[in-house]
Amino acid sequence: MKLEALPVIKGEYNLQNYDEKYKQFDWVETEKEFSWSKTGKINLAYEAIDRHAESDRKDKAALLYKDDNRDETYTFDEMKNLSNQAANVLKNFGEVEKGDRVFIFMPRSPELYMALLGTIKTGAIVGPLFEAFMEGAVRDRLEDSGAKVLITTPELLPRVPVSDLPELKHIFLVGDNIEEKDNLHDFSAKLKQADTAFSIEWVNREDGLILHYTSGSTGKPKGVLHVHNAMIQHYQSAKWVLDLKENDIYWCTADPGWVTGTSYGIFGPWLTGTTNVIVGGRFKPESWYKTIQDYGVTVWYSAPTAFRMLMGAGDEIVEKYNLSSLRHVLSVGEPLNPEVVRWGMKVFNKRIHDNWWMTETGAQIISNYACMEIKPGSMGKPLPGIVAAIVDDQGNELPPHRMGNLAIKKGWPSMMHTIWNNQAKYESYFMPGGWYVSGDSAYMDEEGYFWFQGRVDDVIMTSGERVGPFEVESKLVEHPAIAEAGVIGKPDPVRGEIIKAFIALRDGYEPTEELIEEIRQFVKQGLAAHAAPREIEFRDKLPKTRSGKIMRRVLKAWELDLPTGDLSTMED
Ligand code: 6R9
Repeated sequence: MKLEALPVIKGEYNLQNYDEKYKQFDWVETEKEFSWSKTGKINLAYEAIDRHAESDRKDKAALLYKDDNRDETYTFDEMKNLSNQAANVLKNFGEVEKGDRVFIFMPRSPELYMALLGTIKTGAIVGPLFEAFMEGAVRDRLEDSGAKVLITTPELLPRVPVSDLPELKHIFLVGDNIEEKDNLHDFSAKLKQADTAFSIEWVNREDGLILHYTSGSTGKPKGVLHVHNAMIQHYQSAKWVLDLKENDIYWCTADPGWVTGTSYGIFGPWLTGTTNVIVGGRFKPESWYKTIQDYGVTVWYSAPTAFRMLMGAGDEIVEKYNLSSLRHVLSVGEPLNPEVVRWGMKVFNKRIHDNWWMTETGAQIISNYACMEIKPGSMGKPLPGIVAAIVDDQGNELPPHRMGNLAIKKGWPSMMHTIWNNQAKYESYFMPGGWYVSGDSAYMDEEGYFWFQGRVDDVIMTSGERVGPFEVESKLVEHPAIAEAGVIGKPDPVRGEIIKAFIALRDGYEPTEELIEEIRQFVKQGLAAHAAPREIEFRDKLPKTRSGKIMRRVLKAWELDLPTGDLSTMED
């Protein structure tokens, strides 16, 4: 797919000298920015909060929080005290010690952020869970991690199978008028009474920080462990990719149950001392635009699925709001369709900057930078300090335009430390030559931009041609009738596989034979004859993860009558 690059929009951006930096950058440069490079005392929560509270940023807003019932602002100084109080509660009543696993299972609220920072201050490992998880999903994660403490709400408590979890010693409830008994504690009341002074547990760079469970295509979800050392890359990428500067108002729409909601909803912005907007509650296009307008959001990080929903809600809504504060818009989680990039240009007059990374990589790896031309549909170029390549199944680097495994040279600062309880799984990610293999297939063009093609096991082989499902999906959503599309390879005795598309139509369109034919022609003419779906099936909704990824393995399982595997991360 050949697409014109979009020029840089005028502005003073970080990383202006990308090419030069890429040639000579060493992460040691970033380490010097942390206080531990002088004191030797390491803890991410100190660098994210206390360091600013002890500086000119003391009274700067750290957290701007809003949901249907609350509208609150917390300064760095207040966040320091409140996270200290949370740490005291956990230590005094939850017997939390360094290395213990403390899980947080609750909707977004200021208390969630205080509890998470407080946990890190005690030296324990924090495990954030999506509030929508049902009992089975909660059990799998608490059991596998051997969680000792859980912070939740009275509403969610019934989904915690306490009697199946012998290692779970204490439960803290966030809410009003909590009745305490046995090991059930009133977190909110105790937080108010707790001492605002806490002596932070200093850790080593390779000590555990956070455990994010992520689903694979088979088996139970795996616990990806990150360590404090990751802060080096959280910080540097927040500068280079998010382009954060002193006066920015930053909004990341992701929930902390997803790695984007911690690495870039918490760590990146606060390590750089940025004002961070957090919005609770459900997605509503109008209230999203209102958030940008009312807070004067300057940097906005979201996901393709959200942009597509906004696109589907219509451009008239956008015109009702003043979004002129926006300076930099970013996307992650899934391929960003060129159509969405063009829509962003039209309605916001902003380029949406795609970037690529994974739970396992801990932080951004490949990105379109504010200072650089972007090619719609491309994920961009690797961060300075990171070597990315396309390799074959033996670990040999492939030349430009050859599709293969997207791989990264081992050793970037935020690389996962292990898979909890499963060292063998961890080792299976690596290939000879020191490559971490992502499981994504992609190619690189002659200018070094990376183009996503699909998960390796999603790539379709039809009549001897390799087709990336994303290219077909992207073409499909350009059609005016199509809201969303998921594309899979369906086994076929003649062609190996044929392309099958699942399509959700926009309001006002009917699934007719004519429309099917029209869609086929549309892909044929826009992409290639062999890429046109032979089969099309209409659905009201497509199966998606909570982070918005279309679950092609579920589509495939439906199609082939196979078990769907772990569905705990699937949206309701
Ligand atoms: C941060 C995050 C990782 C997988 C990854 C890839 C897909 C993420 C993408 C993208 C195309 C992008 N993915 N960003 N695909 N373009 N810009 O999403 O982590 O939930 O672990 O998912 O998401 O398939 O391998 P995680």
